[in-house]
Amino acid sequence: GKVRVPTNIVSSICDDRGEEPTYAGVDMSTLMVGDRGVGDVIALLWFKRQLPKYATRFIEMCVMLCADHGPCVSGAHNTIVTSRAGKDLVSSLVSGLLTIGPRFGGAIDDAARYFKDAADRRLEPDEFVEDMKKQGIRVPGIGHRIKSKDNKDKRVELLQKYASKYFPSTKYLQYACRVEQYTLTKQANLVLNVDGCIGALFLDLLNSTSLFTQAEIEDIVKIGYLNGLFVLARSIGLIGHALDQKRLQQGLYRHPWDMVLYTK
Ligand code: Q5B
Repeated sequence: GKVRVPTNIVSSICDDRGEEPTYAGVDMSTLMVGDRGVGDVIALLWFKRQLPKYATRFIEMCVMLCADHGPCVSGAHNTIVTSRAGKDLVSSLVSGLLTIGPRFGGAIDDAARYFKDAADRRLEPDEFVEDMKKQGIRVPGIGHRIKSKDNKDKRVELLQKYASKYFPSTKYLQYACRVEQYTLTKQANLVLNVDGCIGALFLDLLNSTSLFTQAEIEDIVKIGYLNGLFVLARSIGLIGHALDQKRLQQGLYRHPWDMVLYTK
């Protein structure tokens, strides 16, 4: 009989061997019916299951709201400089993407990890924040360069408003807001930022759909799925910036001398 060749790759999300590809078992024809969107595709390819409408809409909101935040943020800056250096679209995009990390855009997973741990252990927000301080760790999901107590982040407000209306529970968001209440007593820019809000609300989403076991939720938080939302979203904006620079025929960027402190 036939001898099976050794398996090189194990893969479980997309099967392209049939007449049409399937995403977690759902074929393209089915996906194109009704009002399914990119949130459904993310649910299938990342979470390997169909999610209710309120959840896929929330995912789409995250993508839409994080798609861009102007030319001054780290990612856009790198992409703009790279594009102006004459590099191609992919190089300009990845140059921007590589700035996403613990300080910029990539604090969603850690925010989810720390908020979950602290809320599950029923730590009072002040205890949590002071514990983090003792360990020399900035609270992920808290703080912003331009947003503050009196200039709240509209994206955060929109996500909170949506979740309050459609999520069965917002336990983790409420915890994150209590953390914010405390950090704001220390400094006006220590607001719950967009990363922190998405991290907390994703915990609420995972817990409220009843489609994930506690072990699966632990795994999602441990592996770190959620920074992917910012990476995916911001790719849209970064591609826009790369193309914008070409369209505007911007030449090679050189930082002005007077913007540098030359020191010994
Ligand atoms: N302090 C975001 O810092 C920033 C503290 C804190 C306790 C904190 C900082 C931070 C955690 C990481 C995070 C996501 C670096 C941000 C994003 C997407 C974006 C970006 C955009 C977009 C800002 C001054 C004093 C120091 C610090 C203390 C600061 N943060 N203490 N917990 N979390 N946050 N990142 O203003 O005593 O003087 O030493 O790391 O969640 O990236 O639009 O720009 O869409 O593109 O530079 O929105 O908060 O302040 O570093 O000078 O710190 O505050 O310890 O205290 P800043 P620093 P002290 S959303």
